[in-house]
Amino acid sequence: MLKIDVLTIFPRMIEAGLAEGVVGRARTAGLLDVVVHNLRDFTTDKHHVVDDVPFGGGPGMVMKPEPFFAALSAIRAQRGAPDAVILLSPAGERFSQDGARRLSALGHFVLLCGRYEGIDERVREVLATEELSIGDYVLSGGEIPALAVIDAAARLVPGVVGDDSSVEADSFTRGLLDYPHYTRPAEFEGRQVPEVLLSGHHAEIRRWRREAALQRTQQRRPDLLATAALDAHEREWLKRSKS
Ligand code: 4GX
Repeated sequence: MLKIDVLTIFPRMIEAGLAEGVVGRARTAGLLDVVVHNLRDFTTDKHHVVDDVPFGGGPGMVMKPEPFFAALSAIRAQRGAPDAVILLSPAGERFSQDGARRLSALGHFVLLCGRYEGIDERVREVLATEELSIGDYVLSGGEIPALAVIDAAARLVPGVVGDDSSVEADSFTRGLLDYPHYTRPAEFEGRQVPEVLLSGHHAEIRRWRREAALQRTQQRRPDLLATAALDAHEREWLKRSKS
């Protein structure tokens, strides 16, 4: 079972995000062991203060190191030594499907969620084994990135997604964008579902989907084609579509 600990000053944000859907079911099914820790529980002052003014001056507040160190000691004692301690921050390495695969294969990792202008650098230096970013935009804290990382890693744990074939079909498992999906009705607002999908010709449907995924990837994310797992037919189709 994949073991994850999350350190945050907003534990309800994490709990709410983990209660629903595939991840919620994985937790109740015992496939995923997530414990969310409130950083304020590891303070020692009356008002449970987790932040302080920055040395050197400047705007905003910085998260104090002591609660993170105390929490990590408690996690090590209660839950064992983690394989990775991950700080979520815009300065981290970009999180990817490969990153999700790597984390899903670990036994135990810890996610550190910062708020304010950032975290005291000694947390990064001493506690964090790596730093991850979910993209080039500024969020108000590491909680949404932590949820993204947990969700992406959890769905790669065997049994978490009910049907293995739907993980295999996921766009980034193949390295291509997904093909278009349709359901009933066959005509909606004057727009028809492509005839081939109604035909029952499974070989032709497979071919249409493969080509639609290739076309969409070429149009929107040509960078993905460099590393996508393509067969001979797909390479040929791409060569022809360029000319
Ligand atoms: N992908 N943020 C973290 C506070 C902070 C700053 C420095 C630790 C070190 C983000 C992202 C992100 C905003 C979360 C700043 N904590 N994290 N927060 N994009 O924008 O991961």
